[in-house]
Amino acid sequence: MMGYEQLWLDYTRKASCGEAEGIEYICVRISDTEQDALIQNSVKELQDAFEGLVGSRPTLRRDNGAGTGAALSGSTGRHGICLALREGMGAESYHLFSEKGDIVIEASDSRGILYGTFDLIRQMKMEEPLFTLDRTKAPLMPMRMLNHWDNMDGSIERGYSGESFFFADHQILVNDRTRDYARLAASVGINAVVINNVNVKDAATWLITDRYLDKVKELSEVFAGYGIRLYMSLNYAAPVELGELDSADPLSDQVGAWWNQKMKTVFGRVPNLGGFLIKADSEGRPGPFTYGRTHADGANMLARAVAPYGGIIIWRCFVYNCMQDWRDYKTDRARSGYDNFMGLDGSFLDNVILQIKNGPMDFQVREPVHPLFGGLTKTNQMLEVQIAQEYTGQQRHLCYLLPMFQEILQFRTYVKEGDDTVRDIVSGRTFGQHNCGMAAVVNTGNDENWTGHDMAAANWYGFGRLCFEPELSAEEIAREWIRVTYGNDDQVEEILMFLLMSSWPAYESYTSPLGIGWMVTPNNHYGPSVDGYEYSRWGTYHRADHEGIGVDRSHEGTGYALLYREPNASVYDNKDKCPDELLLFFHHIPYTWKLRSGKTVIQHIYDSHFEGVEIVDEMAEQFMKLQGKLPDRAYERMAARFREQKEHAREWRDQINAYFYRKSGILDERERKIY
Ligand code: GCV
Repeated sequence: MMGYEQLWLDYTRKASCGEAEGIEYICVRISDTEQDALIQNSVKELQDAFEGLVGSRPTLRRDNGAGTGAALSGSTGRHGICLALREGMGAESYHLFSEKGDIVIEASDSRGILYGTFDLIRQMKMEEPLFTLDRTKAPLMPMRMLNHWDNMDGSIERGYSGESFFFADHQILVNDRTRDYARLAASVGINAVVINNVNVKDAATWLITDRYLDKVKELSEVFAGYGIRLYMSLNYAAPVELGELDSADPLSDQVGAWWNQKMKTVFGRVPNLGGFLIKADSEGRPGPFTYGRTHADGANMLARAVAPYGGIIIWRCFVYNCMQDWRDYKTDRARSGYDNFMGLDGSFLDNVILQIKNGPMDFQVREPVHPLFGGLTKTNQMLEVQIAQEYTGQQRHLCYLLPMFQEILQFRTYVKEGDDTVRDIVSGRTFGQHNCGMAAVVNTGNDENWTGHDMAAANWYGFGRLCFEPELSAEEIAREWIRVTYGNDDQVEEILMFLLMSSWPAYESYTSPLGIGWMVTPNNHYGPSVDGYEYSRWGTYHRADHEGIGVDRSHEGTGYALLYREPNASVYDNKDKCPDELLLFFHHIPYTWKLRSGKTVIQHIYDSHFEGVEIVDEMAEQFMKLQGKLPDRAYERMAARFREQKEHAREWRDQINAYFYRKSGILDERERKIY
């Protein structure tokens, strides 16, 4: 197995936290801890962290009596950490405080203890005072999930950091790395993980059979020790593809009975299983459409089969017609999620969650928020984002995505008078739902640093922290990640903050302008190709001609803008009101049109592409100052990526600018070099 790093859980660098030095013991005031892997793992984590960060390993004292609080130090004058259960706190929440000279982590369940443990370690790594801590934290989103697009041959769809650490050669791997993965994920509050690609084919279809269930169980137990529920992606046509039935019709009694029996077996063998994620009737995957049935028919059939075991069915809304002709101006891929699911609102069972991508297209650097958020009112919903940077530089370019995620979460849908943001909806506040939350297509692989670009780890870390505490700003999360990963040096913090916070705007500037998206090399989606997708069947057009660019999605065009609630619909529908950054997503606009910024569209294209490259140059220059301040290997890896980003940003700039200069025939006002 390849060696790998411990990222933000690295305990090899000593932290200067004087208070921690006096802590000698861990006192567990919880009965039956022998049975509870989470408590055991919390204790071990604390011991390892103290040993590494402070230099001494606290001893374990069991005190299985009832009652809360610490109180040992009162008699001994020594300090410890006390783990205690207390009834009446919310699920998964914790209270971290000090009492009578001890630090206390109190929670009403063992997940809360684990999250409090990781918070305490975070405070130590950030060299914050410990004995004045008094914080109660409760995760806002019930479901905080990672989706892996890992295939069983070890490859990863849209993976940019090596091979899978869950699968190799069609086998499931359970080893030290799996445990460390679970620690890293749990330490930022992740409580659910889908281990395999939503495109379920070949061997992955067999994950629900004898062939793999023992190993799935073993993996699920490692996860369970860190409060993580294992989920799998499911092949909707499994009864057929496993050779047992000749139909997967969701309304057939025989098919329903097959699934009931199958789930009885699966949950019998893997009792910790959370449920399944399904991509149906999309991009060639099978689904209920084959039988003239709806997504609700398909999802509910599976939901009934898993319900006796508390299972959840997560059904994706990424469904569209991918056989479009570019001459067809009526079909609009952006509409299709809404058109397919809105009419089904209220017809899904309670253990079904619809998983909705953040935008209506596909994880572009800028998209409007998906109109199903605010559309659906009677259906459980989850937000899907992608931290695997498929369209945002593939972990070769730095692109810190938390500012984008914060914008999405803060988007007002106007579905109600108040509590109407996406964040309100997916945290369950808007409709009083408990089956909801957020999922990220994750950016990990078996690279030594897990995420290809060392700084892409900030997206993994940040995603978890965001789901747990969405009130944190993207800056606060970035600062935290820097300090827990690289220590508390001011210069390191200042420069890495600058890099992270500049990165999304920079990427947007030198790639696709004003929300249009898609000017990427077909298939691999890396690098510029302005017309790469312009004549293909995927419904991804920019519609540039010699006069203008953009897709008319107003009431005169595809009508997509009107899928939003007011006032959003009127804003997007109207060229004069539509925000600049989304203008070309919603409207076909002449190059000479004046933006709110006062610039013409064409001048904006030129300026933003030149400026984007300048920012990247500045980022690279600032980064180079960190030589000797970051671990050498990490520095070298990152330096290589910044060199590539500089060069590649120029390629983007030059291709885009040359293309639009040639189309429009309009010169750059500032007469810079355009090829
Ligand atoms: C897993 C995009 C990606 C596909 C991905 C799909 C999806 O189309 O390019 O690789 O398939 O989204 O989200 O299902």
